[in-house]
Amino acid sequence: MATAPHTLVPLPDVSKNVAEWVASVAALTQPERIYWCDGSPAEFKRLRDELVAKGELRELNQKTFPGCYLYRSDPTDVARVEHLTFICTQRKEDAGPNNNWMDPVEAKAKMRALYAGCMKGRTLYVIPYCMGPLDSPYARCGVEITDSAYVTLNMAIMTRIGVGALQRIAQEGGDFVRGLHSTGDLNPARRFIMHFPEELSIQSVGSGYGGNALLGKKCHALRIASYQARSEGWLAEHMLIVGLQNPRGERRYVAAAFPSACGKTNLAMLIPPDTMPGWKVFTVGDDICWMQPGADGQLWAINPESGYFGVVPGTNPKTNKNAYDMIRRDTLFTNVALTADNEPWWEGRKDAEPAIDWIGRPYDPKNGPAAHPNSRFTVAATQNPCYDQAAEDPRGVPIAALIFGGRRRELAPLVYEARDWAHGVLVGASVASETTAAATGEVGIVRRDPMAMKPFAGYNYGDYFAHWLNVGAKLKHPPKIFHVNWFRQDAKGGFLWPGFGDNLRVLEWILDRCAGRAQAQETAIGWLPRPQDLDLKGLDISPEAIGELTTVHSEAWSREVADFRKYLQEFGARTPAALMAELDGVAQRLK
Ligand code: OXD
Ligand code: MN
Repeated sequence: MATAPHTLVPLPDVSKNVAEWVASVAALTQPERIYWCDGSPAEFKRLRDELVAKGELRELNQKTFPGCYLYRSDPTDVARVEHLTFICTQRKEDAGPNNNWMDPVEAKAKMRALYAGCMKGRTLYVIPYCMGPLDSPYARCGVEITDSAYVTLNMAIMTRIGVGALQRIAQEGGDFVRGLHSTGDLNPARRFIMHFPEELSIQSVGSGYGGNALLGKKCHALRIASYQARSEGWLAEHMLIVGLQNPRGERRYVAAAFPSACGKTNLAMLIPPDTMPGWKVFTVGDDICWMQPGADGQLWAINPESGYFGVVPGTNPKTNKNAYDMIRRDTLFTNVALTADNEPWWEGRKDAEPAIDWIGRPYDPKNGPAAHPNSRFTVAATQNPCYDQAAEDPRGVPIAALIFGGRRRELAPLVYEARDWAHGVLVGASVASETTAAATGEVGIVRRDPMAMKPFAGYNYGDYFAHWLNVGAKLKHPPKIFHVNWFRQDAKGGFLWPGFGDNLRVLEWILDRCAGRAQAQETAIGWLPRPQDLDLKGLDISPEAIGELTTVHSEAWSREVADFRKYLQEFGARTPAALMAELDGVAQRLK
């Protein structure tokens, strides 16, 4: 039996509330054994080796990829399942039209039937975890119960698991987010991801995939936390946090929201182009950001996670050299292909050839991509060459700018700045983006994705927009708000902007705007740089392309405003009047 260090108290004795909940779950699910995670490196190694021995995890080439392993999921279980994800509030309108809703009584009955005896012959793992630095007042704790050792390994990388979290739960009086997960029989017909935000609990069954099964991540840190944040006056957002240091040594932090698989990890780990010497980039987080108004009137942010669960395809020295280097050791790969040398392979890895595809078949291009388009790496954040120690700071980091963006081949310019916080909320709310392989469903369809939180806001978007407006009103020094679009295309489908490292040019303009140093032109949709306001030194871009990227097309924008108005009307009386007034303002200025 694992014990808590220093106290020598057996783990089940640390928190009575946790122990009682574990006992009640065990009575329902009937596992063969119960294992309490202590979070030690020895435990990680043991669980990993057990999975290798069972053939569920495959050791990769240890000479070239030391400490790296491959997990192949069930081929039907490769992405988040938004259509099977529910917010179960007492009243349907509290979940809002942006969520699937189920009555909590009905949802629990359904789940109870699926959980009954589901862990027979299996181990029940108890994973106490802390989202955020253990000593941070902004961090929150939870316990995930799962019957998957693969999920346990991922949670050990992605969150701070074990004794410390359990002790914090006990010290805080035994309150914690309860997350129950079973892989069930992996049948998509019996797959549900249920959230009970009013009770701070999560129930997930039938999937082992990250966003559905690593309950600390999307389920807790976004859906449950966004609900909790609203009642406590803070923000839980789908944002990266990055520190940008200019050649004068001034470091500023920005947080940026982009929908899944739109380059958050790449932006968080950006490598400055050679033509911008002296710039340095530091990663605090790549996916989730919790922000609180500080006593100094600024917005302060922590990354609740301690690892990255990133999309593998496309990772190479050109797109993200830091990530490419980071995943060459001590990384769990899920659903990538293999080379003949037993190395992981993915589309975009240029220096080798695939031999076996992600399902385990000899590679044949007729079967589609060798690696699944949503194949993932799970890796400790500390392995990132540009990891920022500030990610461990219990106070978080002060945010100078908030950035929203989507994947839009048309319309949205390269960058624009909102007029003020309230207008910025409108800008964030109007994010739309082409869908990606991160969720099951059609890829490449433009959909509304306010604040990149469509799949993750744990309550009615109308109330969520109102909450954003309220938070801003309390800030004496609110961050400036911007919108970017790296994905604009020309008529032939070519990208107008090079992206990746060159995005720092746009970030430089953003930071200079925050410091009152950069010029801009006022337009109907906000402040845009003129081409001469951007640092384009050494960049091979045509005057036409940069002209197009910094132009607002009034007619197309008027259509966009009308479309967005229709969308906001879906939330009826819950849409804040102040947000509608902002939209009216844009419509007026476009005339
Ligand atoms: C993720 C996602 O895995 O957004 O981060 O799907
Ligand atoms: Mn994400």
